[in-house]
Amino acid sequence: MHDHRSEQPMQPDLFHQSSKLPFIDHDLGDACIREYPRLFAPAYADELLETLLAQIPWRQDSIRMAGKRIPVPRLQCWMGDHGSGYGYSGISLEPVPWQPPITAIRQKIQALGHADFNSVLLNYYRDGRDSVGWHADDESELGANPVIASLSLGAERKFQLRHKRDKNRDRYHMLLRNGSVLFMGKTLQNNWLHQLPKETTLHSPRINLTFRQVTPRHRS
Ligand SMILES: O=C(O)CCC(=O)C(=O)O
Ligand SMILES: [Mn+2]
Repeated sequence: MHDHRSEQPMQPDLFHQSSKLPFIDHDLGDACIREYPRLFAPAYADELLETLLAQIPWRQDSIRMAGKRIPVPRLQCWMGDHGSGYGYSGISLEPVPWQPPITAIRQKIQALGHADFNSVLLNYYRDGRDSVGWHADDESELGANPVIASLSLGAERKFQLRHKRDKNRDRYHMLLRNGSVLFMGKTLQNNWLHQLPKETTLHSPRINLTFRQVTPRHRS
């Protein structure tokens, strides 16, 4: 695997007013991920993890496959503005209202990324048996070129990317550190898939927050 990291901004239009916080740009050629490895100090991130474990109304969602309901291998919660519901197999889920710690985080992340986010998907990986499989966040509600911001709290997990069409492209591997934030750039969801693989020897929890700008689908 090649190391495509660089310290230079790859998408100056997106991240034009660089803050003084240290960041790493992961250049995938046709997409870019900007990582702030320590946006939140470990002690604050640990505290936030505990607060969210206790306060968030975690739910076990399931997907429909071949007529069966299969539980997803993690707990989830949708939070956001009223009306920013997300379509899920034809169902639009109304998000739970913003909660104070998340509102403050959202403001910080919006200011850093010069982007607006009207909702957040929270994922709770109870231990290394929980995961998310290969996918791209390319649903129509997110628009053509969504920027998605992703905050990691708790256990460090592997994050893997593979190109959607070019099978010869190397996979790209990253570590999602406690208190880190990724900005997944505009073209990432169109060109790459990502996953968080199972790590069965890991016994500690992780929470991930992905901030998104959702435009509800209009139905007749
Ligand atoms: O937990 C993560 O870091 C990734 C979650 C994710 O990709 C998603 O919820 O769409
Ligand atoms: Mn995703």
